[in-house]
Formats: sequence, C-alpha cells, structure tokens
Amino acid sequence: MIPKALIFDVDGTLADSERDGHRVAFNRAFAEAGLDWVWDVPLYGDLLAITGGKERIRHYVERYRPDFRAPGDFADLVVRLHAEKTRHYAALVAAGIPLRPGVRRLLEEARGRGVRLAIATTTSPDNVTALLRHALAADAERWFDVIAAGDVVAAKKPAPDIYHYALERLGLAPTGCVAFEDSENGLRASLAAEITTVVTVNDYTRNHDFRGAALVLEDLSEVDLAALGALLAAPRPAPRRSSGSGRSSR
Ligand code: XBP
Ligand code: MG
Repeated sequence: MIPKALIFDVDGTLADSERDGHRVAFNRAFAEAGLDWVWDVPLYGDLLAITGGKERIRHYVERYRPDFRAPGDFADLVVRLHAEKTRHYAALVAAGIPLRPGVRRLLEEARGRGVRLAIATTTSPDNVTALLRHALAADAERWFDVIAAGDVVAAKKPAPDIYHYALERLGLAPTGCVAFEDSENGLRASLAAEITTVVTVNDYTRNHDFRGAALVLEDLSEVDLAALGALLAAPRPAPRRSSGSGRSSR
C-alpha cells in the first residue's frame, strides 16, 4: 500500500526558508519604510509562534513596540509592509533558497507512481509559487493538484482549516494521506484534520512538542512511498492532549 496523496507544508518543510528568507525580507521591508524594527535570529524564533506574516507583524508591535503610533492607519501599514516583504522574499528565493534533503526525490517518486500532491501552508500564494519555480522546476506548480495557501482560510495553523480546505479540494478523506510538517503549530493543524503526519525538524523547531506525529526525522532523505505506506498501515500514535505540558516528547 502506498499513500493516496502527500500534503506538504512549505516553510521549514520543503525548504529552510524562515531564517534567511522570510526573516530577512521582513527586515528589508521595515528598513525601507524607515522603521527601526530589526528581527534578529533568536527573536524571529519567538515570533514564529505566530503564523502568518501580517499576524506576526501585528503581534510584534503589540508585544515589543507597544508605544508605536502609525503615521496613518495601522492596518494599512501592516498590509503595505507585508506586500513589500513579499516582494523582497521573492527576490531572495530567486537568488537561491534550496529544497531540503530528500524533498525532490520524494516528490519525483510520487509523481512517477501517480500519488497526488498538495500544499497546505500559511504563507502567501506568491511565496509558494516563487519557491516552487526557483527551487523545484519551472513547471512545478503543475506538479500539485492543490495549492492551499495564506488567506484562503480565515484561521491559520494551528487551526486545521487549511488542511480541511486541501482535502476538500483533493476530494479525499484524511485516511490514506500523509502530511509533512516542521513545526508544532503545523503538526497541531494536520493532526486536528486527522492526517498521519511526518515531521522533519529544523533549528527553529527541534525542541517543539511533536507528540502525535507518526515519525519525527532530521529530513526526508531516507523516506520513500513504501515507508509512508507502512506508516499508514501501523497503529496510530497516541493522540495529543491539549492540556499537555513539556516541550518535547522525543
Ligand atoms: C509559515 C509562516 C508564514 C511565513 C511568512 O508557516 O508562518 O507566516 O513565515 O509567510 P507554515 P507570509 O510553515 O506553518 O505554513 O509572510 O506570506 O504570511
Ligand atoms: Mg512550516
């Protein structure tokens, strides 16, 4: 048995795009707007708890710049900053943000065996397109039956909405699908949608709580469709408890 569909998160999963991609793009947008906001590597790790770029900017101002007064409407400023950040991110991706190990091989194997591919991400659609085109292939958008991204759902991860949306568009039940995530928020979203989930960690997410994941790995270099099929056939891991404490169960 092999999976019916593979559903991928993007940031941190397909590519290590946060530290040298999104973070740098936010900082460029802030500097260009004349703001003295600088998101260094550790601060950005904390800010990643808030998914979505616009949501992250709003959270930063509330938490770290409570005295900031926007020259005009604050909501407009956030939208403008985020649009500029998206432009900077596309340039950084074009300059070269590579896929993580094993990603291309697994995608190619899935395509070769008729396994459907989808994306379920918090990031903006333009960012997904830029990354797929530059890091995977010029026609890579067509490799995916569904690209579910950004504001198409009102509630971002850890809400399951983006996964529900992707499954609905695929016309599939969660059974037989495998999701790929790198973060606790992402895992909470995929598990709440009842999808068997493989986690590949990165430096920002290594110590997250990944209870409930079917597998937690450094990267996808050892993973193939047969191994994913075996995961689907195995008993499900114990469900998470929402009141659980402790950061890591690995
Ligand atoms: C990704 C995110 C995004 C990106 C920024 O989470 O949280 O907010 O950092 O993207 P996930 P935008 O990997 O769980 O999808 O600025 O386009 O929102
Ligand atoms: Mg992610």
